[in-house]
Amino acid sequence: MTFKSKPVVTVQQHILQEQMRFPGASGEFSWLLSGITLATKLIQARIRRAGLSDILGEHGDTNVQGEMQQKLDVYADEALVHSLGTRSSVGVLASEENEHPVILQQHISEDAKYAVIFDPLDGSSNIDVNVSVGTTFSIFRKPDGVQSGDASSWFLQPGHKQIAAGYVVYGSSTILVYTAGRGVHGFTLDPAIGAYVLSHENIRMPNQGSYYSVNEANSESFPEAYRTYLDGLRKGKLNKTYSTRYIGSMVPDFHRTLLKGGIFLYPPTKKFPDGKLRLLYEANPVAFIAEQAGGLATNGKQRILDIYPESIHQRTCLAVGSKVEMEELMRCVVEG
Ligand code: AFP
Repeated sequence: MTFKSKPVVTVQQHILQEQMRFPGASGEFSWLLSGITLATKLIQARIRRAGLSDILGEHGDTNVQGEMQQKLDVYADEALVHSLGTRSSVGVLASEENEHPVILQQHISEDAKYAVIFDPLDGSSNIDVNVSVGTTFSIFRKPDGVQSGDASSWFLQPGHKQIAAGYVVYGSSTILVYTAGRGVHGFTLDPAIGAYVLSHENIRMPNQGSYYSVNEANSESFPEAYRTYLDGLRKGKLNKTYSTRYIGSMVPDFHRTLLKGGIFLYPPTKKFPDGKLRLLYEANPVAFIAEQAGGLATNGKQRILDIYPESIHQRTCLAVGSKVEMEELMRCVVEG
């Protein structure tokens, strides 16, 4: 590594540089994000040793979605709550693993400006077989006029109000991707120095890709418009030959879509008529990132970022990806 040829920029430096563009910024936001980077380093260290320690398998409890919690889900949740719990700017935390938001009682003060919601370990059913998983996060500012104790209302805001969002992919390397509304940047964890280093600056999603990503085992119960759409992709309607790629972990499936283009979708199915994925901590973060990178995201009826949530764990249908594939999907859905 030479400092002369390519400067090493860590995620912390990058956030501070971005912040300096805003006179009067207090540094609280970068301190908050450093809580997320710390937690995800703890989580990735556990994941990397998963087969060696007694951390694989089920924890024995079910989470709020009725899904069996894996031991690593519980560890990841605790790591995030622990790392963010000491940031005085964070008023409320919410997670896939807990039914109700965690109010950081000691921080219910004027300092507590931010609400952070996350899925600590998305795709965790893939952990036991050594397949990539991820963490997602979304950050809102406390809405005006909200009583500090009314924790849910901190999160019941449309996605276009997110002030930052991102994810970490625990794959062949560990990569953090985030946006604060001024482009999308990716940082790879350098294990030698224990820091996330800028590796993908100002990511742009290709206008069109050559992969589509969907659980095709469910296709019999997709609405007609989605079946017509997928059939069109297979038959070359968009003048491309498509391949399928589907991991069953949204974060790496989306990450590939972000870098290579194409579309990731989880349409309504018989089992999940309103879609399976969670609006606040799955769809919103990836929709914010996709739009910042030049892509689009919809629930089939409206832009994901315009949905006003009614509950924290609300599910949604999600289609996210490159402009060309998304515009064709919307055309199929409108024509029904
Ligand atoms: P788990 O966290 O329970 O593994 O669920 C993962 C997930 O929410 C999302 O990451 C995947 O894209 C989606 O579910 C996969 O769902 P299917 O197994 O129904 O395709």
